[in-house]
Amino acid sequence: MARTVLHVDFDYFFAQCEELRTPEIKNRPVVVCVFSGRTEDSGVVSTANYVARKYGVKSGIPIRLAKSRLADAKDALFLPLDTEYYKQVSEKGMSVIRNNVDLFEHVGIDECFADVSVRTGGDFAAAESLAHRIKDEVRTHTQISCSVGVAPNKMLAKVASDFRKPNGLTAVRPEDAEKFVAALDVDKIPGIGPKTRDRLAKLGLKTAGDLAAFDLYRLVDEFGKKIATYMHNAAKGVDDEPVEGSEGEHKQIMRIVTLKQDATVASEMYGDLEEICRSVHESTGKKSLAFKSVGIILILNNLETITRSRTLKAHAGGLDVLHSTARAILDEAVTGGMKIRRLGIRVSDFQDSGGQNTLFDFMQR
Ligand code: DGT
Ligand code: CA
Ligand code: CA
Repeated sequence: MARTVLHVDFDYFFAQCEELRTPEIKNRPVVVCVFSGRTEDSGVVSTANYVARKYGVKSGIPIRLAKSRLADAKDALFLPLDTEYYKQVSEKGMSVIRNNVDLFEHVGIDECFADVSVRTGGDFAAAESLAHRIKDEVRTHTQISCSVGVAPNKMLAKVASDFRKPNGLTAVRPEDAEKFVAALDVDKIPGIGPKTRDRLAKLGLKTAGDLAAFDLYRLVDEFGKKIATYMHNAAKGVDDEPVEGSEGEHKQIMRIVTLKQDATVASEMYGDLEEICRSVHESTGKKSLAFKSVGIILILNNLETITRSRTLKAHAGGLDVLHSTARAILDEAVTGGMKIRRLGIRVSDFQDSGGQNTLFDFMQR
């Protein structure tokens, strides 16, 4: 089944963190510096806010150069790194994201990948609306803006998150993937830096489209099999790298179904709920797994996704417990005005955490 992957990247991150704790500086050029300490000005720019970027200040340039570019802007600020503080802001934001996705892969202090295929049931529009909600929630909890890419794989999601910045959201639907990449310059493909770009230029390849149309065997001769294959696939919008969730995240069992007709009250879903519980229980029972966390997923007809979960006092394995807990969560979650299109149940936090099975399976109908 098709995957849906998000890439979230916090905007001008270190500089935005500085603006967060000193909001008065927002309209001034803010340059976060890695001072080497040799002389007052030696070192490089870590990042800068968008006000400073207008003057040509960007990551990696010498502080001295940044100062000369900002010579006319009298109110420019040059601040030292405060990594501990940025980490705290990052962790807050990341935990908001983690709570809204199926699999979460932390990449760096300001970015992550997430797989949302299961909770959006392969519905791309639902993934887009989930991405909007994640942006909003990150903003509410941290005041930080981010840019998000939604796509059928990690490579495209990363390119997409970078496509419109800051505060962007770019969705690349599976059917548009090939066309979307084809138009990009080759160095927009993650992993293709200036050196590779120049080597590709010598072969007459400027855009990903050029690269995709180029003979793979000649590319292999030039770059070796591994890199050539990656580049050729990426240029066509193809990438099979899975989102590497943490151990615990894989250990969940989830079922999600589309209701025969939209439900507006919990009781209309009791029949389906029972059926899904049975199916989930069949999987846990087969593997003799006791679970401690039970959750429900509701996808509304406006594609909003609502998830609620409950932690049991002790591990349980019985269908009764599963069913009564799920029903209680459902009763609480459904409020007036909702039109529910899909219903899902998830159990996790297993006692028998040994074994190497990936228990991440699901059913659709
Ligand atoms: P963005 O995402 O384009 O709005 O801006 P940033 O600043 O978030 O850029 P990004 O995502 O490439 O990097 C995240 C953080 O990593 C950034 O806030 C500071 C740090 N960083 C990035 N590039 C460099 C660099 O060349 N040198 C140093 N020292 N730090 C860097
Ligand atoms: Ca960033
Ligand atoms: Ca980044």
